[in-house]
Amino acid sequence: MCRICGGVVNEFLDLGRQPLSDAFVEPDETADEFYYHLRVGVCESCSMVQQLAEVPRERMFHDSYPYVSSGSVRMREHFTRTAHDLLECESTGSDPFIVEIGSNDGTMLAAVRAAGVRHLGVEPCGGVADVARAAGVRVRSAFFEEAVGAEIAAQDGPANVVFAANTICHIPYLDSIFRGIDALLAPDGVFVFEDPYLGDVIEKNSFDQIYDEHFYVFSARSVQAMARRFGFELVDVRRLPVHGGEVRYTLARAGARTPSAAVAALVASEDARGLAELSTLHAFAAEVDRISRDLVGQLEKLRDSGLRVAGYGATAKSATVTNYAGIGPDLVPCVFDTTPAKQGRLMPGSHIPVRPAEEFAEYGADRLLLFAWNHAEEIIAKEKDFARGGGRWLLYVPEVRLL
Ligand code: DWN
Ligand code: SAH
Ligand code: ZN
Repeated sequence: MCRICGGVVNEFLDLGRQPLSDAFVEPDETADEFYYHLRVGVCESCSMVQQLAEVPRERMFHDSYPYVSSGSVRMREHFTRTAHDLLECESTGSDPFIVEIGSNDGTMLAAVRAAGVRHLGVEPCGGVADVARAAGVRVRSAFFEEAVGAEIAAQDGPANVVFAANTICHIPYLDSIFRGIDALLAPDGVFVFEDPYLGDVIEKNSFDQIYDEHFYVFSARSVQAMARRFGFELVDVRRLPVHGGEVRYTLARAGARTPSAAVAALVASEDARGLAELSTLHAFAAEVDRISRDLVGQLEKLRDSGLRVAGYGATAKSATVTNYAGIGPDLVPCVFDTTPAKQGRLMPGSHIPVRPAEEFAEYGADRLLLFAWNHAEEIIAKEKDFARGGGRWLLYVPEVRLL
């Protein structure tokens, strides 16, 4: 049953037994790993793409959650720009108030704070919330939901903007989120969120955008239907190049704003390409299989030819690829990553060891599997000595290929 509208959900993709994507394990703790069956379907009524089973939120989001938004220079720039956009275009009145759901280490809100604007982050993971607090960002440690929205409104007054990046698609219980936003948002306020776009996932075969934390994959059509159901309206959309292709959705209370032409145009383009049709999604599932087999074939070839292989970027996304395709340390002996909380641990399920990025040069890789393909430009530029020395990058989005 659809988590948004109660309609019939048709399964189109079975990604098998999967661990928690951000549960990097100590080498002696692999026996305790949590697994679940990752299956994906589409709703016949509202076209929302969603998982068929839910992982309890506390298992994924806790005080040792390892992901920090500030790990990419390009993402830091993106969020500083985002803050300025929100401050310029959306914050009204003499004393505007901006709330961010899933504020993580405060990368976006730090720019709001620097502008001297009232703000609050809502973030359940204590470790990253403390990083934000140390930078002077105001954070409430909580999962945003109906009661939290009402409490913030009572304490701080109505919000002019509620923003969320890469968070709304993580939350199965969106009915409660919308009731919380309804309690919190000023009459002319906006709810702005950005998440991976189904159009890009299908076009680029980026099936690794689907893992425990990414419960939904949004499209303009499905977000429009969802907004209406909860008393809101989709009034603007903007495609973003970050994280492999996202859309920023702007929602207002129903009737408060006239939707821009971009909304109708994006919905029409989705309908024209049959984005949410089962035949399209089944074809995508076949591509997932083909690419996974291709990737394993390529890695086996590299191993058999005696080349030194490693992974780059211990992403949450890569859990889907390694566990679905069956890629372990025999094919990718280690992965390099800049995140201290991941280093010295093993990647979930695949048990590929994570090593500090500083050890990368001395390892002397011949081929690097770029798990963090969404940061390709930034990473390839930073590691230009690798290619200069004859090394080659191996990508699997949108196809398996050596650069
Ligand atoms: O939606 C989500 C996004 C925003 O972040 C969360 N559910 C979890 C997480 O997903 P991810 O881990 O797939 O995100 P990234 O941004 O693709 O992860 C990049 C990884 O690569 C991080 O572990 C940091 C690392 N990295 C690195 O080692 N060197 C990244 C860059 C840019 C680098 O230069
Ligand atoms: N916004 C950041 C972080 C994305 S990771 C960025 O784009 O880089 C997803 C974040 O959502 C995590 O920090 C997680 O703790 C948070 N999150 C998950 N469920 C939440 C909820 N119900 N309320 C607030 N934050 C939530
Ligand atoms: Zn539905």
